[in-house]
Parts: sequence; structure tokens; C-alpha cells
Amino acid sequence: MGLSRRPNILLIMADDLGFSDLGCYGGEIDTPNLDRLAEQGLRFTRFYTNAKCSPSRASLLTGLYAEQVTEKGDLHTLHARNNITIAELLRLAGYRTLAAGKWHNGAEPERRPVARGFERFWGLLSGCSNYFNPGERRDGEPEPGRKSEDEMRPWCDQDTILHPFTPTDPDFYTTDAIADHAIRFLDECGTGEAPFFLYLPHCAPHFPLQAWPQDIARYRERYTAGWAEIRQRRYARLLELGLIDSRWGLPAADERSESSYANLGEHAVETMAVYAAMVDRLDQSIGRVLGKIRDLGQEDNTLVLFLSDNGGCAEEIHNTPHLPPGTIDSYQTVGAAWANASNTPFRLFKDFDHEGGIATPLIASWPAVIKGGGLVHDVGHILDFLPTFAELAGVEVPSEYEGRGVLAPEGRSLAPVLRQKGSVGGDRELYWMIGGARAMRQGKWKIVTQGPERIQAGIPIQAGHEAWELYDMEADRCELYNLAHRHPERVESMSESWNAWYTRCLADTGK
Ligand SMILES: [Ca+2]
Repeated sequence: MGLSRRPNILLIMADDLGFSDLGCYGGEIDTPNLDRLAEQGLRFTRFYTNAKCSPSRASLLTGLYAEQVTEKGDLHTLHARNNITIAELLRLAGYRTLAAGKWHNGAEPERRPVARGFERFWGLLSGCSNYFNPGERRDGEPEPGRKSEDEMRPWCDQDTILHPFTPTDPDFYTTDAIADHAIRFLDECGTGEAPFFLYLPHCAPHFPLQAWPQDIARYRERYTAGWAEIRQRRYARLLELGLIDSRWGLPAADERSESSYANLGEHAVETMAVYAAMVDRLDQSIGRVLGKIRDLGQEDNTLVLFLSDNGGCAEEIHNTPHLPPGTIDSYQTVGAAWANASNTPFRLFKDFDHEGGIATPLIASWPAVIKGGGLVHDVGHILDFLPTFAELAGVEVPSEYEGRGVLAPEGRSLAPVLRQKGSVGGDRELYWMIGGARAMRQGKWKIVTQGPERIQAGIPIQAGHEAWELYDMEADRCELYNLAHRHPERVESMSESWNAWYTRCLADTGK
């Protein structure tokens, strides 16, 4: 078919999914729908996000660094002083703009999805909530598990706040419901002349660990080998698939892993079985959305992208140690040992700017254009989506929108790569910051620090990791050989660039 008609765009994002959790990225979880997309499409091996939910979403939506577009000291916001969102931009280009899932860029009226360019929205406004019942206890059921007592997160239907959101459907499950609403939006808006943009930021597999019993049952046997063995198997499979370089060794297990695994006690295997069941269900629900797009006759000219918003999460929250994980009344995380396996082969986790926190799978499928599949080794970043979609939609990013100036995008268009006619371009400079953790990539070099001693999102950071580390990402992407002492002048010049970047971001945020 010709390309006179611009593509529909389906952008799916998982939450806290590790680099190697999907089958097509070396994992043992069944993800046949995503594996099929990967087989007919492209898999990026060096794609980056920010290290946490909200900053990744802010960069994805605006093509700008989170530090430029969030309120100082509150990364869970997205202000409207200097940016245009992908939805606002694509709406200018005549797209239908739809979103179902987790927002996490602010709950105030002016920050909600329908105020930032989405015609349709249904989902969670904040970070996470009970998958079976985000609201009040229902008759005949136990009290839903919560992060803290009486805590209930705001949900939103178009511009109507649902708080508490207590589903009437006894079979409500968040992952299924997000897909149901996406399918409804496609039925309403996916058949006209205008192309659609559907943003599908799922909650899974972010904690709390909760899944359908029939999904959990299929994974119990799979994890009796334990986290360390699973990590070894994933490393071998990643090498086999060509997703990682054989020069990169597998780092020693994270120092938190042994004690984390021991703390899970009799639930050590069940915990990962529930996590896997959540990813499995995510894949099933994606299969349903893809089926709807096929039924609408839109499969060929729909660009589907799938990624995670950050690496696997090592937080240890075990509010219900007396219960097995998975049920409505339980509330717990998968813990550091399994998260270490999720992020194979990389070091560290969500909330860190080492590769385990910021490396994500990225699958791109577009049957009319991408032929033959394959791996993309170019360095890409979540900042790249806005310039990519602008190019595909044939619209310029304006320098002004609704009376405010719009900063020029920081990312690069992936369109030449998607069309298999070029590259993202080499020698990129990319920057990260989350809490005290910082990083910068310049060509093949990366400086990174864990920052000062702190407790970041429940994960203790030990003293002694404040200094910049320097790694050669071509030879050592697993960050095993710190070269800072061999190239002090490079560390000095890169850290000066980082400081200049941060100063510029503070000026850009303009308040
Ligand atoms: Ca996340």
C-alpha cells in the first residue's frame, strides 16, 4: 500500500518491566503476542528511558527532559509553560488522540490527559493501586490490600475524577480493564478517515503483585530453580539472540539479592510466579487490542511500539507476609533478587541511572513499512518519540502553542530507522537525573553516580557511591570496569557538561 495515508500509532508502555522479561528479550515468561510483533518488526537493543515512572512519561509526552517540564522538586507533574505534548501535536495534525492506562503526570484539572490533548481518557491518575479493587471493600470480599492504611488512588474517566474508584464488576482487573477501554475507544474513533494515536501506558507489572489464579498456576513450576539460575539462563538466551555483546560479562548478583530472597520465605517462588502472570496477562490484553486493530482493517498501516518506563523494581514492600502474593487482600513487591533477574544482564534497578534502571526493550512493528524484522543497535531514548511522530504525521513541532513558547525537542527522529533507510545518528549526548542518581552518555562513554547516601523509594543506597564512575559502553555495558581513575580529564569534562545541562533545565522550567 502507498504511504499517502499517515500511520496510526499505538504506543504501549509497561510499568517497571525488566530488560529481559519478555520472551523475545531472553525471558521465560510467555509473551506470544509481543514476540510476534518482534518477529515481524524491529527490536532495539540500546534504547533508554528515565529511571522512574513520572519522569519517563513526562519525557515521552513532550520530547523534553523531565527536569525541563516538571515542577521543581516534584517530578510527578507536567507543567504547560514551555512544551507541547504528543497528543496536542498529533491533534494539530488531524489525529484522533486516545489514552487508556496510567497517567502519573499530575491530577489537577489543567494537568489531566483531556487538558493535554487527549480526546479520550480512562485510567489511573497516580502511580499504582490495587489491581482487583482500587477503592472501598465490596460485600463478600476482604479489605483490598493497600500500600498504606485507607490509601485509595484517584482514577479518571474523561474529566471526571473517580475517588474512591470501587468497580462494580466483580471480575474487574486493571490490565483487562485498560484493554477494554482501549478497544472501546478504537470502536468509537478508529474507523474514520483520520488516523488514530492510542497511548496505552499499562500499570503492570508494577506492584502490588496481583494476578488471576489461572495465570499464576501456569508459572509455579517455572521458578523453582530460583532467581540466580533464572538470571544465568536469561544471560545465555540474550547472548544467543544477539541482544547483548559477548564482551559484556554478567555482573555478580546484586548485594541485596540474597537477603531479599531469604525474606520471601515460603513465598519465594510464588512471588515471581505472580509477577510472571501479570506480564503474561499484559501480553494477552495486548493481543486483544491488536485483534481489534486487525478487525478494523488497520493492521498494515499501524505503527505499534512497546517499551517499559524503567527497569525492574527492587523495592521491598511486604505488607501482608501472612498471605501468599497475588490475591485482592495482599500487597507486596517482587523484591530485589527477582528484580535483579528481571534486569539481566544489567546492574541495579528502577531509581538508579545505571543500565538496570534505564535500559528498556523497544519493539517496533509496522507491517506496511518494516519488512523482515531484525535488531537495531542505535542508541535511542524515550525523548525520540515526539520528533518521530511529528515526522510520520507530517507536522512541524511549533515554536509556540496556545500562547506559550515551546522548547525545541531534545530527541531525534527514529523515522529513518523505522523505514529501514537510515540510523538515529551516532555520538549522542544524553542526560539523566533521579534523586541523587545522575548520568550522562557521550558517544560510547557514560558517567554515572548513585549519589549521596539516601533511601530512594525504599531502597537503601550505601555511602561510598557518590563519585562519578566512567564506563566504555561498547566494551562494558554491564558497568563492571570503572575507568574514572584512568581518564580523570574525561570525567571532569563530562561532569561539567552534566552541570551545564542541569543549569539549563532549571532555567527552561521557567518559574
Ligand atoms: Ca515505572
